[in-house]
Amino acid sequence: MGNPQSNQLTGGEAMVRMLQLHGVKHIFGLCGDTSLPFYDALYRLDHGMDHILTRDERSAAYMADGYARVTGRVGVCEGPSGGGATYILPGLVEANESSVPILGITSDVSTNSHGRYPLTELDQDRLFQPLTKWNGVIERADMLPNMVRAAFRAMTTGTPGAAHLGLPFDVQQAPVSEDDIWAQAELGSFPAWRAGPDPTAVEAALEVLLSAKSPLVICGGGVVLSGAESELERLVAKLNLPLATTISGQGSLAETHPNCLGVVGSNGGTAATRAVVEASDLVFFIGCRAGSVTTERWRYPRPGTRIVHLDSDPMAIAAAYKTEVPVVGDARLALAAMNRLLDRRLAESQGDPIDFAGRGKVARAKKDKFDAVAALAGSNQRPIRPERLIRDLHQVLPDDAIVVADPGTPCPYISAYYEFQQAGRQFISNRAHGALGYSMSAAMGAQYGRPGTKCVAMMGDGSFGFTSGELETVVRKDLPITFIVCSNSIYGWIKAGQKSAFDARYFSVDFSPTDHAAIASAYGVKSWRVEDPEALKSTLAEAVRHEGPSLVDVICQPLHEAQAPVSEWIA
Ligand SMILES: Cc1ncc(C[n+]2csc(CCOP(=O)(O)OP(=O)(O)O)c2C)c(N)n1
Ligand SMILES: [Mg+2]
Repeated sequence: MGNPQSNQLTGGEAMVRMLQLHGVKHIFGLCGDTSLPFYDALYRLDHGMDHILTRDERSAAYMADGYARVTGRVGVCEGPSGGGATYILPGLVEANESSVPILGITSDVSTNSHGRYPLTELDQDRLFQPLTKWNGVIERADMLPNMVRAAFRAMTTGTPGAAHLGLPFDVQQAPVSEDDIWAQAELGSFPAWRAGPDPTAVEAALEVLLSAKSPLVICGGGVVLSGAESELERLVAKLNLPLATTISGQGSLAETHPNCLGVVGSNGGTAATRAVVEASDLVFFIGCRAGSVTTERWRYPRPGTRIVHLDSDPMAIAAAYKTEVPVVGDARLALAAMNRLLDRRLAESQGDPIDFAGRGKVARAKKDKFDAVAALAGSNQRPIRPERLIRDLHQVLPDDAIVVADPGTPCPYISAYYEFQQAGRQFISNRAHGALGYSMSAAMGAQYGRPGTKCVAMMGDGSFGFTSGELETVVRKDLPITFIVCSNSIYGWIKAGQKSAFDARYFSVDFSPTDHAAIASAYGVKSWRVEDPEALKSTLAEAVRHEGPSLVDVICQPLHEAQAPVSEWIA
């Protein structure tokens, strides 16, 4: 409790100061009556934070998510009670299950009105409890600083995750002692307070890895989240290991790195990449849940393959595969420890270098993969082949561009055929739930996080329908993002599932063609519609060069008729 003589802030002001002390620079959100004292504090105080008004709380949360993924800082979003809370929820769930730290603040009805049917009343505490790493409604103003600190601690330590704080109207107006306003500033970034692995586990992991004949590394999102890219590169290069990634693991190694096979699994993997998994006698999973998509429903790697698994979350280890060596800890620390051990071992043995022939295996598999789609990537057929779209986009984007992909056509095609040339976060997709309508907002958050970098969001026309209202925000904020819509007038992924598993009994998956370029133009976005493959590349180049927001509506081959790099439509 604070000193009664000390200065007092209101709860709304205290929240502003606590965010500021954790290094928050951007808040994505949407107003509501229960948020008004908080908004008034944001108006009155000098805090250096930018509030980005969105058109849907879901978008605000996705923006916070994209922002966190590219900055390594906590993303913050806010919305009002009731409907605002239920609308912000999808973004919190996605971030939480993708181990991305975002804080969702929802204002709430006054604590003294509970149970008397105040407008918008909802049990926000219970709503968010199962969906967040840390959750609480701040029932008394004097609890506020501690609860904010706890939320930041939970979000950024261990395996990162999302937090929710409910902020009732009366708490925003009640006094908080200034003495309680302090923060561990390092908890504004992740991973904070890294936890190292058991050294004996690291030693065992290295021994077992070296004992394999044909090991393969498969990286999930944990490598980039931990910033372990350079330690990983050292290990892989020294042993000449082949390395594959999940969709979220893209950026663990540059995809043009000679040891990087690219994405494996049912969404973005191909026969050529699967063959490498099949031929491996040991898989070293790093920061990876080895879920249904990565393993093609736990078939590749085959059950019985030797497994070494490194993850900050022990629950991710041995969830589906019996694991020879589990290593629990931060990926960067664990890989650094493995590298030190390996260096010592190599120095002591002075023998031949250890060589798992990864570069040769990767080169052959990649050649097979790209040879198989060369004709489609150069195809002049209409509707435009998705392979062609990826090739042309790759040719016009700068090497450091950030690409955000929605489910449907974008995610598997980019994952399979777009080769990011640098390690680190350049690709973002919402792989926890794959809800439609993520990429537009996530790209906006990414643009705030890395101003000056070209950001692109690629979405299906289904996704566009979920999110087009946010084009107003893009124009208001003049964000130079390029949006690409893969237009096919269907919920293509589901139609493809009906084709592959239900004898093409197409039911309720078609919708009307929409002129997405006209919609975007009406918002003030510079827009094009492309049907002719020969015009595609120059149009994409013009859109990417355009200084403000731009959109290209690409009339695409429907997914159920395409040769998509997808082995399972029903994951
Ligand atoms: C919110 C939400 N509802 C339903 C789904 C199920 N779903 C997965 S892919 C897909 C179709 C995507 O259609 P579109 O965005 O047009 O892309 P396309 O597959 O046609 O390229 C649907 C409905 C989902 N992922 N998210
Ligand atoms: Mg579609």
